[in-house]
Amino acid sequence: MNQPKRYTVTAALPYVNGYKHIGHLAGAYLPADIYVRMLRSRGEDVVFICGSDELGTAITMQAHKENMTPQELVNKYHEISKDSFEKLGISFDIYHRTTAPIHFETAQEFFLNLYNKGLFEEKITDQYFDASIQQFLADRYIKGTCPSCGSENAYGDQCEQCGKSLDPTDLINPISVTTGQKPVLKKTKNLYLALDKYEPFLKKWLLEGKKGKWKPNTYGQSKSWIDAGLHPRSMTRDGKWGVPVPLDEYKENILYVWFDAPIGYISATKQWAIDNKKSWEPYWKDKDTKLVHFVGKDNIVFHCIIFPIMLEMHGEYILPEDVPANEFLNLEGQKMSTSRNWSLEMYEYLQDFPNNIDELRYCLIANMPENKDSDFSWKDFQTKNNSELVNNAGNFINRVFVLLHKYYNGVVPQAKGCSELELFVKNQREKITAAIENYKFREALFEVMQVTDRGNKLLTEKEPWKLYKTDPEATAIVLYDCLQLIANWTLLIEPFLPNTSKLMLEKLNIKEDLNWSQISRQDLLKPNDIISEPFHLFSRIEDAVIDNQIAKLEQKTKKVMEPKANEINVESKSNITFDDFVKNDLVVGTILESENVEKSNKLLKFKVDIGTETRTILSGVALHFKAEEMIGKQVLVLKNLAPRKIMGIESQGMILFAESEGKLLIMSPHQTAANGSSVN
Ligand code: B3M
Ligand code: ZN
Repeated sequence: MNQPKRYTVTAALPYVNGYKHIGHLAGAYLPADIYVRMLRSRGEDVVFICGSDELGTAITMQAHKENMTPQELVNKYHEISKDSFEKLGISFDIYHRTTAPIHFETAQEFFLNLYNKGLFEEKITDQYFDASIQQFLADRYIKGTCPSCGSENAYGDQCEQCGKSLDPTDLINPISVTTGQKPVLKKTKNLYLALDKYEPFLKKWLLEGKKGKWKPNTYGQSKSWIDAGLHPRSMTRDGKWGVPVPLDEYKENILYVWFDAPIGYISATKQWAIDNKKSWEPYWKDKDTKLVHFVGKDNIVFHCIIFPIMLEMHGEYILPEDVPANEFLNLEGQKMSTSRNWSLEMYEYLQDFPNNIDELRYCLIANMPENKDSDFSWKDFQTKNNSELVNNAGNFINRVFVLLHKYYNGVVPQAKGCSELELFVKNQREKITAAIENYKFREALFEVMQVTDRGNKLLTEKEPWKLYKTDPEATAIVLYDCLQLIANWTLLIEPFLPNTSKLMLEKLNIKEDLNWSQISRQDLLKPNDIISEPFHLFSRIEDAVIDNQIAKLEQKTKKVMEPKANEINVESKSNITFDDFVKNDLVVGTILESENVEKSNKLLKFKVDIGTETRTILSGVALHFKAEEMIGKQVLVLKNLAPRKIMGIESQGMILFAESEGKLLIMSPHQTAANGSSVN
């Protein structure tokens, strides 16, 4: 495409089914923000779109867990996400919601456009239905035994133990996650889009058109989907929490969340246009608009294959010019996982470091998972802060301010700009622009820091503190040059560290509205301009702060109650009758043997004397207790829990534990009891 007239930049709409962590930030939001900020500084016409993805199963499942309605859940997390993004300086033009009426209208209209063209195929399939709640069950709402590895906690779409992707009907002994009931198969009809018919389109537009242009991970993943062959995909679902299908015959159905979510970008743009008295259409329909989707690697297929097919089917829309997908960010060498509590949520960072936004941005950009998974560690965060921000940039700026106040009372001295430095900065600006345009944000940041690096070298070389005694005029030139480097750095760093840039503009007393094209000028500050008192732009982060964070993370992950060996995932507990209670055969037992289960870091295998016999019982408590410390302990045992096989070993009952502030406690009788004593 030639120089675009305008840009529509989107960042994946996060599901608001929980807190978002710094991996999400580094994956999509931060790179998009840098890109957009640079475009704005260049004076481009750009709209930056995001919002909460509030529909679908991800939401209803979590609402169920948190004992809330889906609406209550999305209200809670929408506000938290929005607030975190704002505080982290992610400069969306709008942060919208897919529960907004304008989104429902837009998605339905889009759907009807395709429907009226006859692009949907009706298919009748067998689907699991929970008769007790009169609902069809989405894949994630069904659990059962994995036909592949035997894990008893496989979901209808995937077994998390062995990773195999499944159909709900593959599960052995399926149960409904919410009610624990056995579901029945029932016929249901849904509307499918024939993605396979669009293979020729994808081959031309994507495989030929984007070759060598898109990042290898984005292109490669898209190519392997296309090579494997596409299949018709259901775009409606049986359910309630979604955009209703606008057809009488499908009154009970909703749109598939991945059908409506990308349309969320369009509805958000419409809302933004209304709020700003603009027209939304050029941002989506004019071929001179460059549409760029920033996403994480798990969203590639939806943005590179499914959404473009939808746009192509509709016919009035432009297609994405690029989908710069990032890989994942690990935390302290391990994959981030909300369920294991191994994550650093954005709001947590903001609580502990409300005044260190740019320090986090810096570290995440320097480690951005652009081409492969990368890592955030607290030690590295400290090193980057102390040696790059404090020692390189902060120190340089402080030294120049100190010298200027010492020799010139903080007034910019008379001098002419140096053409060599002008060329150097111009060259840096061009390298940085190209790197950002090619989504190489790590490289871009590195090049920005070369500017203050150059300043440090200049000081070391010229030693103005010595020079002043013999040659005040030469000293004036050195300080003048250093100040121009600082002013240029202030503009160059803005897309990356916006708060720092803003503070520097204040300290330099720059009032002029400067933009990207002015970078390189050696008269951004003029003789006689007055500069603020010396200050420290960044502060060192001490070991204790870092140690504290590492300890906190470890504490947090311990808090997660490891799934018990024989736990059923029914979370909300309603009243039971006395008759229900006495069905539990609870007895006292003594642990005779205890060992770790091979290939599991969670399971311990016990032999428990329960009076009448010795039982083998597995418990998911290995992260809380050492095997040997359990031997000899008296415990409470649920004796009549149906035996279950876990990792090939039959577990014959359940040992009870109390969870107190993340710690597991053994439930023992107050005094030693005879094994087999009943508990009621
Ligand atoms: N909500 C997936 C996610 O949060 C999904 C992105 C939608 S973008 C249209 O990872
Ligand atoms: Zn499996």
